Amino acid sequence: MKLVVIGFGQCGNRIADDFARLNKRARRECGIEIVTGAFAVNTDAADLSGLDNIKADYQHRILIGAGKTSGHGVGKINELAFELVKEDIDKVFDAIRSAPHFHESDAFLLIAGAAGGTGSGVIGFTTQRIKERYGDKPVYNLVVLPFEHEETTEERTVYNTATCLKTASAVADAVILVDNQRYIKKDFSLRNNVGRINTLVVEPFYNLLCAGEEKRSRHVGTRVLDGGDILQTLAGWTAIGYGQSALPRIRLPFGRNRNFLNKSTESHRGIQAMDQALSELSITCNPVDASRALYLLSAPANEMSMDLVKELSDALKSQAPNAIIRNGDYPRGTGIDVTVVFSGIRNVERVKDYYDKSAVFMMGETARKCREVEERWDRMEESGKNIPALL
Ligand SMILES: Nc1nc2c(ncn2[C@@H]2O[C@H](COP(=O)(O)OP(=O)(O)OP(=O)(O)O)[C@@H](O)[C@H]2O)c(=O)[nH]1
Ligand SMILES: [Mg+2]
Repeated sequence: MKLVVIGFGQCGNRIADDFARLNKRARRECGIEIVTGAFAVNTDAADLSGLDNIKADYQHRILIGAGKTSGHGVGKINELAFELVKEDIDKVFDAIRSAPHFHESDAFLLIAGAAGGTGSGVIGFTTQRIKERYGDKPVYNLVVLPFEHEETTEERTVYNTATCLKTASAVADAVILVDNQRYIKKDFSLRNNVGRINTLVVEPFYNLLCAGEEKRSRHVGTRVLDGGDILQTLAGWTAIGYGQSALPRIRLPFGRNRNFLNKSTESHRGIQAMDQALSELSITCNPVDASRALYLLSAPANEMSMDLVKELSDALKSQAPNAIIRNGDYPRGTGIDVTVVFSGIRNVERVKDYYDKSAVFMMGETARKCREVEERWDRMEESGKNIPALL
């Protein structure tokens, strides 16, 4: 599957930059393309210059609203970013048109951090406009939720996140949720290392995108998971997970390790990788609420068997009994890797939580605005009290 990837704001830019890196890796390791164009859009010129893999010209690193912000960002005010992108949306379309293999793309992936100003204010509007212009290609959003500590230190965090989620879910074909907080639960040192979080965020997409593009027959699976399976799976709120289980370094030659003991070890490793994928989903959710799911098993060809595929299918079905499940195998790599996607999730607690908290914020904000208006009125009355009225 081939994607056009566009990142908005600093978080979106950096993750899009990591997708551009994945594409270089796919070219190097498999001789294929999985990203037809990678672009970064920002109101902040400094953020754009800090990227490594997205081409460094103005058609790939797109500065919007420069006339109003002089390239210094919008300081978390997502309404301002929304106004700015409306004026500069043609820059994004010009960039998309310039991508040489654009016609080969299967879908768009737009990425933003929900809590900032630029990404949060721009992703929804751009999704809507792209859908109007390129109706035949789905547009997916990947939205990054903030760390918990940001909610207490920055007032706008909750409001921006809620408005971003609401807008994205109204316009995008699917919203893949990535919760920063979940990554530091795994490893607290990640709190100060968003670069490492980004690597973990994009990694599950590598096999998923490569599997259907493989050209070499020995890497083409028995049941190929192609772009069509992914397009059919992605809808609404979505979570993605990835697990790996290493294989021992020294292997007996093929044929000598196919006894039942080795088979059970192989199943055990596969289940272990799936367990990890399920426990490290990008957002906390209950798989019972998912209406669609898929898994991809990637491993050296002689490590995959029908038994293993059946065991993984059974394991996923027991987790997500209400989901239509698609699956595939990808004979590549040096360990047993499992990628899992849950989509069409009917209830995500974290989203509901942001909507609830934001309602409280807005009530506080509205009351504050009313008080301000009253105070201004009082001050004006006070100033005019000695002026005679000609009545
Ligand atoms: N995973 C991840 N999260 C990030 C990264 N950069 C920022 N964030 C998170 O994204 C949110 C802030 O969004 P930014 O992308 O910095 O903001 P912006 O869209 O540039 O908006 P302004 O700077 O306000 O114009 C916060 O919740 C950060 O924790 C990143 O590289 N990776
Ligand atoms: Mg910024």
